[in-house]
Amino acid sequence: MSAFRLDADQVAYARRVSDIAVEHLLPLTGTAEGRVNRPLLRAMGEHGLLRGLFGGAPDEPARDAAALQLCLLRESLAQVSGEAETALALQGLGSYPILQSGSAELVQRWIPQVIAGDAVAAFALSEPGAGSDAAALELRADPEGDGWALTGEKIWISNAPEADVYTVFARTTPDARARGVTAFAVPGDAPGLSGEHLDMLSPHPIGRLVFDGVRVDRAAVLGDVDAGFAVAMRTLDLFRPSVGAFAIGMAQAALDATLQHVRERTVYGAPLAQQQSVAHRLADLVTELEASRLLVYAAASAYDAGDDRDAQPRRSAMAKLYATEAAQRIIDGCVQLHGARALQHGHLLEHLYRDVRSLRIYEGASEIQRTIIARDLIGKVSSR
Ligand code: COS
Repeated sequence: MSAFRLDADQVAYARRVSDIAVEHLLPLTGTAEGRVNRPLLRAMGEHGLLRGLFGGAPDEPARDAAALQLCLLRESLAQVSGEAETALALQGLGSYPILQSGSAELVQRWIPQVIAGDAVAAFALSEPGAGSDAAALELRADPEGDGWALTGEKIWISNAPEADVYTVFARTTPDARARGVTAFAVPGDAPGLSGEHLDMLSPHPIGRLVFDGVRVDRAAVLGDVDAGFAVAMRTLDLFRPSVGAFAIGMAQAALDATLQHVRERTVYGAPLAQQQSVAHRLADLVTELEASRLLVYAAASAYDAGDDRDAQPRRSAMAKLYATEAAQRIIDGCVQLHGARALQHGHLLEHLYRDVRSLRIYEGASEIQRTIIARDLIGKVSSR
């Protein structure tokens, strides 16, 4: 694969996203206290950012994923506001299974509203007993009439319990692990569905959902019955590089602030930047950031090009693993170069330090990414 370079249009797109975020989104952030921020979502809809989640021209109906554009959006937003970034990403994660595998009716019912920022979407996979081992999920879909009744619990679901539509992964065939899971689109106001908000280290709209005999019919199925696990995995193949892009955006914001700090702060009568240990530390951090960018952009562009589909899970896993682990080290390094002020509540670094932690856990913990990479490697070796 050749070295990666963004073209002029892509650079201009990222700049435009950044300008929109500073002018129109930033003033709307910081008011929702970890709950869904609907005015922020509507503004993202009005300015065309949510439309950018999916491919095709802005005036065409959404039709497919656009992985590199998604990464540019996430990286650019993350440098301005983590809250705006997350709100956008969750709309994509929650609704992409509908666009990917839903009927024309489901796509028409939900995607235009999601893109407008009028409907809030959520991806409901994790359960109290099924996090990393997603195929162990137990939320039951019991046959009832011409459809099913959903009974069980989901946890750590971003945008829950406030979402308007959930992509829910449920067990239609007992004891069949991945081969007995079906994906459904479930409206947030479905009778029998309830939930509660969960408070996290960093404010985030996230909660627990309880399904008490929630009725779904065949029209709500995304893809085929018992084929929902692949719907989830394909969605994660698309989104994992973009989690890396979120990490890159945060790390870039931390590095920008640190560069300014080490130029301005004097120690022993000279700017901190003149200490060789400081300059070399920054050189290491920015090199890690560049390596992250290359992996993330390469994984996303391979996804868009449809190159060697079998390699995509590994590529997406590498991008997420490397970029999120690197961002944690970069932000920690930036805290160290700032000293105590970075730990004061309200400081950008204090905020980034808390915000970056969850990226190494959600959409597959680092250990799961390593498992995906290792299986691909060992599978290849053993098949020779
Ligand atoms: N695309 C399409 N299909 C896929 C796939 C992918 N990327 N990855 C796996 N599958 C299919 C497999 O082909 C297999 O299908 P068959 O049974 O027809 O052969 C099936 O799914 C099961 O795959 P596998 O045997 O690899 O499943 P495992 O249970 O061993 O492990 C991992 C799968 C670990 C990759 C999965 O559980 C995972 O990603 N866990 C993390 C979950 C996660 O990210 N949670 C966060 C929730 S979102 S915040």
